[in-house]
Amino acid sequence: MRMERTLVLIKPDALQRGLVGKIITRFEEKGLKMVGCKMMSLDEALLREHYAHIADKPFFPGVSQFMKSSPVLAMCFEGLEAVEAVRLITGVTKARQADGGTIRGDFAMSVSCNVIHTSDSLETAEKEVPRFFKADELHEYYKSEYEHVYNEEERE
Ligand code: FUP
Repeated sequence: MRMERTLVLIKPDALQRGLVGKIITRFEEKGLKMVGCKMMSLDEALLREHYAHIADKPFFPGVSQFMKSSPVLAMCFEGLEAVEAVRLITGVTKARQADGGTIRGDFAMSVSCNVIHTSDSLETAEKEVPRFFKADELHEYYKSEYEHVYNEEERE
């Protein structure tokens, strides 16, 4: 078991719908530690890199246009096996099929306006976090809550 860092983007639909606070609360209440947070306007170059795996899909131009339609909120969360934990509370891409209790399941209906992006594997997270955050934008600090979020063995 190990502490991991993962990327979360709150997408333009969530900003427009005033869901930012509620979404951040989900991650906070889960016990994840926020180590980075900033508002960003994404450009085409960054989006092409971030969405390289869908760049040749017919829906890519629409996704790109949507992701540029307003700023996004980029966040980095840390926790034990955090990549999987965050992915589980994200829900599946097509939000109207996402399980109740997940963020997409509770807040969205669309396959593209699905309120958040989250890293889908540790390998992806290790590329995505530095893509969106410079080293000095990520913070190390003591979180007293950890004593209650994890047992002693898990905290080591
Ligand atoms: P996810 O990891 O759940 O965000 O999903 P993907 O990486 O597979 O997809 C990236 C983005 O492409 C999604 F957030 C939304 C968009 N997309 C569509 O618009 N239509 C599709 O059929 C699949 C994905």
